[in-house]
Amino acid sequence: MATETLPTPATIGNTHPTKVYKNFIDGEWVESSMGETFEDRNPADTRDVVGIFQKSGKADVDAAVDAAKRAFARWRLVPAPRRAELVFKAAEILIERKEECARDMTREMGKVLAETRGDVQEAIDCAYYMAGEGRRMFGPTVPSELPNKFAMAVRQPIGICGMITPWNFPMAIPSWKLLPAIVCGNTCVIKPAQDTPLSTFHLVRALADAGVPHGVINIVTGFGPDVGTPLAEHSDVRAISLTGSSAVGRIVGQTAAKSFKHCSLELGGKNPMIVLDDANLDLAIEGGLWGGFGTTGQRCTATSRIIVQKGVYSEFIERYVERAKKLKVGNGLDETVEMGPAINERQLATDLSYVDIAKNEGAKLVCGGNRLTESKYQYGFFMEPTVFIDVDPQMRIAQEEVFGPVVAIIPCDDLEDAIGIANGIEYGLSSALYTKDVNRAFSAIRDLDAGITYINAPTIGAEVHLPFGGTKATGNGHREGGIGAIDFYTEWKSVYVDYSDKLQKAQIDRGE
Ligand code: UN1
Repeated sequence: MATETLPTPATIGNTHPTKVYKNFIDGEWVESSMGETFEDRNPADTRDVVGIFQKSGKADVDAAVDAAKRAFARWRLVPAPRRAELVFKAAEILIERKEECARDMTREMGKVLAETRGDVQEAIDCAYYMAGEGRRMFGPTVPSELPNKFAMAVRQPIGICGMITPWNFPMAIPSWKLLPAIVCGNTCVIKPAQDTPLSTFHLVRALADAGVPHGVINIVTGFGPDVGTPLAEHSDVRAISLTGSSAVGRIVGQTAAKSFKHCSLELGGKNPMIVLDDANLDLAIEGGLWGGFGTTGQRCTATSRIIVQKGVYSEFIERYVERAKKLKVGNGLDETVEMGPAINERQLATDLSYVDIAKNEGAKLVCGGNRLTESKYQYGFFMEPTVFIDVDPQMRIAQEEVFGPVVAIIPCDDLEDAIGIANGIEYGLSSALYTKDVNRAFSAIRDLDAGITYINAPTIGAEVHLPFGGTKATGNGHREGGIGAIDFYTEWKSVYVDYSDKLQKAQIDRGE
């Protein structure tokens, strides 16, 4: 292993010299073929350059895929429990490095330290879970129709897997893809989001330090058209997994289809939280704040719509807005801060543009709506927690994913009305219901058209050993997390062993 050349997590602040990170191909750190770089800057303070990364292109993708191809020939033959042991070891390394990884993540992504610790923890959880799967990988063993014949199905790796990951969970989401992929015997090329590549480096460094061999995981940094497109198009790449917007998902899905690649798309959401008259309002308010403004609203699972029954509508709004106004916004490295910045200038502009869109549609702004301009915010992309009320379910603010701290509150008559509103969007990722009535809870579990439903908890907070993903424009039917990830990263091979010593014709030799 070329571990001595691997970067160590940077320290807090901008007093250290800015590190230049290279691509990681075949266990070596190599410069981009284009000879260009880009900066990873702190969205809370853009004077802080977290790292300098390679701006890569097709030649770099080709080199990484070649390395993954060579590595696959050996890695596929390593027994799955042995592959899994390395993933288990990486979890233990990450535990030791949790704090430094979290601090670096807050610097590059902006979310508060409590949340970046959670992001690293999610990668650790995923590693422990997937390490266990290495000793299962169950397949069916079934009786044959014919005598003296044995029938079973085994899981086999697919080959080289391409991964394109987002900036909002920069270690957890790469872990959801890389860890099941390598436990199943595949090799990988990952393109992390250009806003947050360092967290992926930390994850891969832990895996390399645990002993994952050269070429099994390769990182190529850069921008979508330069790196993501050639990766999705490459004829040797047999599976592509993307977490991103529905717009990019459509392009990647169409590209993958041309060469019959396996393709997993994890896309947008416009997640509803329903609050019925009988709900514990304290709990619902707490949940709505966490779901709406945690991660600055930048989760695919963020609670971006709150659908409130008329009996508690006024009280809910009054108390929710009072709390939202008090949320402390700032640099996530300050442990007292509750909400960090938007990831970049463009995302902030999008968030603010939805304030204008919603106002023009007639939604009522009752909290926030502005960029924060005090001097302490001047170098970051900060915005006030924003709440619109009296939102009509058909307005754009109730239909489109903003990916920022903007919550739309919609009144409803009863559960049936609420479910109609909840389902009346193009997405179907997460959903939530607050009620004390078990009958209504189970009706909603059945009727909410979403991949995830929470009862008496907000729309965020999925755990790695359950399926994660959604219906409709949220994806293409695959699930990450849980056994769904093992399903995605393996191909079935059915095996028939005939020990009768004669030709037996299936469906024909029935002994009749
Ligand atoms: C995302 O929303 O992009 O369920 C991922 C959650 C986290 C993962 C979110 N565990 O909120």
